[in-house]
Amino acid sequence: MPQAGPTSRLPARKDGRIIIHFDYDCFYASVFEAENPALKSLPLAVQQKQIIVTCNYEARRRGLYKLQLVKDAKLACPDVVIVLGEDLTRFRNASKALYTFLSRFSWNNKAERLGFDEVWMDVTDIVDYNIQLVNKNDLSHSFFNLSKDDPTIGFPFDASLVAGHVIPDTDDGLRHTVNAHDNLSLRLCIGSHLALYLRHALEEEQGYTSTVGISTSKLLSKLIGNVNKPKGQTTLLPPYGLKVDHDNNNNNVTAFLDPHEIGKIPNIGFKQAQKLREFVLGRPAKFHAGLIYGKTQESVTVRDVRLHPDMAPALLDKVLGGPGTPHGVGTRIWELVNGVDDTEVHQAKRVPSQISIEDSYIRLDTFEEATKELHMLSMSLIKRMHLDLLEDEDGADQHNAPVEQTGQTPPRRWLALPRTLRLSTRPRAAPAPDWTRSRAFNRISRSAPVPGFLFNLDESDEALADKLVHDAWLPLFRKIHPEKSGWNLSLVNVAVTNMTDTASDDKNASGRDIGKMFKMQDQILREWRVEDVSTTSNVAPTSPNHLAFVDGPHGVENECVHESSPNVLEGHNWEEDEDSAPVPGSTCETCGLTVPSFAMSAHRRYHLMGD
Ligand code: DCP
Ligand code: MG
Repeated sequence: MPQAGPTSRLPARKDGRIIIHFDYDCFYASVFEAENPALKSLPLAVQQKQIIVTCNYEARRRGLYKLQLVKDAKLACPDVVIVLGEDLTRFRNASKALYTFLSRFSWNNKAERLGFDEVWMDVTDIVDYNIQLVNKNDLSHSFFNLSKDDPTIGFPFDASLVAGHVIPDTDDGLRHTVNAHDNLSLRLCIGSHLALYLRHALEEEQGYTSTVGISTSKLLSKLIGNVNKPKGQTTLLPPYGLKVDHDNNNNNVTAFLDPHEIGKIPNIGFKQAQKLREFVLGRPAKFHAGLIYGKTQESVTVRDVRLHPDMAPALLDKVLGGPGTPHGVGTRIWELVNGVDDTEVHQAKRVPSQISIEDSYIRLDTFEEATKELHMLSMSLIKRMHLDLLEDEDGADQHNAPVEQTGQTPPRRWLALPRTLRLSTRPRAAPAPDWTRSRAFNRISRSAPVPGFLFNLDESDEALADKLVHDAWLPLFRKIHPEKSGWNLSLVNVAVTNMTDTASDDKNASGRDIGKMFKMQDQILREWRVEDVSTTSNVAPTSPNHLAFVDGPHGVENECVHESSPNVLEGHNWEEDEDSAPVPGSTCETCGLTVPSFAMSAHRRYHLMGD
């Protein structure tokens, strides 16, 4: 059996936190069911393009599955009810409402969303408060305090038994009894009761069931939750162990993680997993190149990697390193395979860091069509900006705003002002002589300052979109595609980025005063004028005014392109949310633009040159 290196090299795990991970069951399908409860008893599938992106459990019971082709789903279950899920608005709104609901229970505001349907909560403070209140000689009759200010708010619970499932499983199938003198055990148990309460509250008050994991890190809470899906919760029991134990006698963390296929570990990206498989197998690892691109055909486990001879951060650096690999990748992966993840649950952001709307096309090759599409995308962008960036003067944001009975819109203010517009397109590669097309596409982007009129709330969305297309998008579009024809776009993305949070300023300042806000925007833009930022993929900049940066990876299609992606946490990178699409590269401290590492020094010089 392979032996691990000396234990002195093993990372220490800090188990000071209690973290709960929520994953809403069949999220998109549940959103439709919440709108129309009659759908609950029917097999329901959500379609995007030709694919079933998700389906409810009735459909799954009848053999349907996620990412199945629509035609196969109809064959398997002819009476399946199919709803269209390409417009993400309803999912986004439901996701935000659920997130807001959960965040209200947080004391430290550490509640972080991943995509639409996952949330982490760091509940360490609530657990630590409650552990002081339980009577260790009578754990069964405990009361959980949900508020520090009002001791009557909460619920009775039995702190001697963990709520829900546990790993390792109890042999007799009975609930796990807590050792009152093992601090971690009791803290996890208290966390499990909070999780149960929140899960029930989500179901009863919001109509959504969820799958939940409870542990001491984002990594472990997310993975342990998967064990009992759907409508389940699982707690990873101690001992967590700080050192690798080959027999896993004393370490439930490694015992749990070890059998996982290496690509199933969040934050180990597709390419990294391939390199690790290749290293362990001593030959290239096979993978599927079909519809669900990148699915492995091999099984290399965490244990195979962790216990490989001489395994250590330095070796992982060698295996995974290469141009553009960030510093510390070996250590980070080494920690992950040992179940160590000290990344913080981020505090809730009031506003997204960018808003980006895109659509993909089978064929988009005329200027007229492109103008029409830009108009549609602009309408969505403006609606999203209003939803996400405005709040009523009384402080309610647009999601929770009551329907106006009078027909008059209440006075609204901007929570944040985006400073930059970005247009990206993804041209289709020209067909090869044999008429096959390359799978590799890169995005091309151009940016410009946001025109002031976009913040005018007196104009109709239609009029704003029209102006935006003619004054901003078309000039950028012509820069990207100066030729009248000869291009064919597979994707167009419009975005506003570089948010300035106006609401965090003094209450009487820009957040409330639109005049001051424009002045502030003007000041910001004076410092930051990039009129001619052009982006072409994989081309080093020739002058500071001509910068190259590449978007992605964006969807499976793109994953093979970014060979030099400097983003370690590619793939399931949980530092991103759906509002800040993953962009490999570093972020400029001055203007917030994402620029690939190789272009960063030129980009900094550009700022130093001034206007
Ligand atoms: N989704 C998507 N495209 C994908 C994967 C997912 O549009 N390639 C959408 C549909 C899902 C939602 O994201 O409803 C969340 O993805 P999950 O993988 O968590 O799937 P579900 O929540 O639907 O199901 P589960 O109960 O397995 O969590
Ligand atoms: Mg889900």
